[in-house]
Amino acid sequence: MSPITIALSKGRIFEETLPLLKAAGIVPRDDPETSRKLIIATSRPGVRLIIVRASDTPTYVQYGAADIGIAGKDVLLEHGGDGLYQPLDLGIAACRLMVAVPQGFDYAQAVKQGARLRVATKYVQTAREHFAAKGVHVDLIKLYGSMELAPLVGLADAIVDLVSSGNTLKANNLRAVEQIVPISARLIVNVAALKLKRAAIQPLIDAFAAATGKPK
Ligand code: PRT
Ligand code: MG
Repeated sequence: MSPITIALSKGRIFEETLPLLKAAGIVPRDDPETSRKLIIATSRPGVRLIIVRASDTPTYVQYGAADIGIAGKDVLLEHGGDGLYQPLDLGIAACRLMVAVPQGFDYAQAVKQGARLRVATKYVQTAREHFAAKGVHVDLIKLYGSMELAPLVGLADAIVDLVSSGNTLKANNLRAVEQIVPISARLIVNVAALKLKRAAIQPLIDAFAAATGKPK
């Protein structure tokens, strides 16, 4: 059978994917948190993992450098999904993409008055579509991390970021005022690879589906 490459990011995606891989009979030979290897062999012959930045996963799969990947819906919305088949919501790494503002900021009033809001986010495409659909005028400021800091130092009025427990917002005196979309990680497959290597890929999709309790 042709070899299969699976793209994963370290951290929560890797950790929450491990049980699903195991259910598919795949056990990584190294731990990406401790090993510096970016290509990791597995217990299953012909299946290897590559370790990529979370936001790069769709790119590796889109160009066929990986056959399969696991990426957050947040990352997929920003990427656009070109060349990707998205057969499964894995239900892992769940959170919500939200608009948040400082405790004292009256978001509803600002929106009502038609104020122009400065919004800092890593999710510029998704944020642009969200505010455009609501008819809210925004200037978007692209950041690569620590979005929660932006309103505290006058860089922005609001942020668009992922929230899970809400502890990060709370610790920084921010509050969520609007949900944009619920987020979870998706299985993504290169469209051409699915056709050419279906015999190897379909059983993996089925095993992941069974492990997440999804019917075929
Ligand atoms: O870290 P790096 O810059 O390399 O990339 P990344 O931050 O995109 O990767 P990673 O591994 O942190 O996240 C991978 C994926 O996990 C994301 O694309 C999401 O789909 C998903 N996910 C689930 C989350 C969270 N929950 C989450 N809470 N990603 C990030 N967070 C952050 C959030 O940005 C905020 O800063 O955690 C903070 C909020 O958490 P709470 O619990 O305090 O609300
Ligand atoms: Mg991170």
